Amino acid sequence: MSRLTLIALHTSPYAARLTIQILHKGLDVETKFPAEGISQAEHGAMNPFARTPILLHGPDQIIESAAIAEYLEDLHPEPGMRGQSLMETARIRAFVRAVDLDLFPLIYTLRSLNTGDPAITPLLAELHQVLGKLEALMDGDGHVCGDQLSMADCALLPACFYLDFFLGRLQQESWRPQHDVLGNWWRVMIQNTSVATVIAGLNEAVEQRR
Ligand SMILES: N[C@@H](CCC(=O)N[C@@H](CS)C(=O)NCC(=O)O)C(=O)O
Repeated sequence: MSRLTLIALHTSPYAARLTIQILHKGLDVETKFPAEGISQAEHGAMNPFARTPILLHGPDQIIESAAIAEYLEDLHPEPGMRGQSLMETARIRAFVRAVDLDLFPLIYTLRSLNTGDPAITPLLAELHQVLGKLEALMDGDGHVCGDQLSMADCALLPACFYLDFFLGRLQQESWRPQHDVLGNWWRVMIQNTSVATVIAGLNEAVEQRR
């Protein structure tokens, strides 16, 4: 089977979710990190949207982290990260969609604000609502779904890392006191070696960019 190569940015939450999956499954995937600031010329041939992550497999390329994650599961089903039943698989996919469609836009807005911006207060109100809705979808025993690390946990972990980072930068309270389910989930997740490694890598990457 030809080698798998992941084109990724050190700071990317999308690459980070895939790296947790790759480490947890023990996959032999080479990761290449292009310089920050993706050039259309460099990646346009592989992804017309010139975004990473991109998975290279032989002559083929796959774009979009959700599609890449599913491809890795299809290629290497063990340990499974799509739940133990069809219903759990559907719930995990739905959760990843909710993280991407409902949480990430708020994180991008948070990233764009400066300390003291009046837009922070209404944004935080919306953020806490969305976090509460995500909690309502979680099983609440330290995993998003079931009792094993899944693609849903992988998607949420870098998002929460960036929430910590941007809230800290804006000198705002942590999200944790208002979200016990998520706080407990994070404490369980960070015990996982693959998770801890990737979160430490994100931390190092953002510190280097400061
Ligand atoms: N929906 C995409 C999002 C990927 C994405 O936004 N990647 C960022 C890096 S974190 C990127 O390549 N940005 C460059 C650009 O949009 O030009 C996925 O899930 O893979």
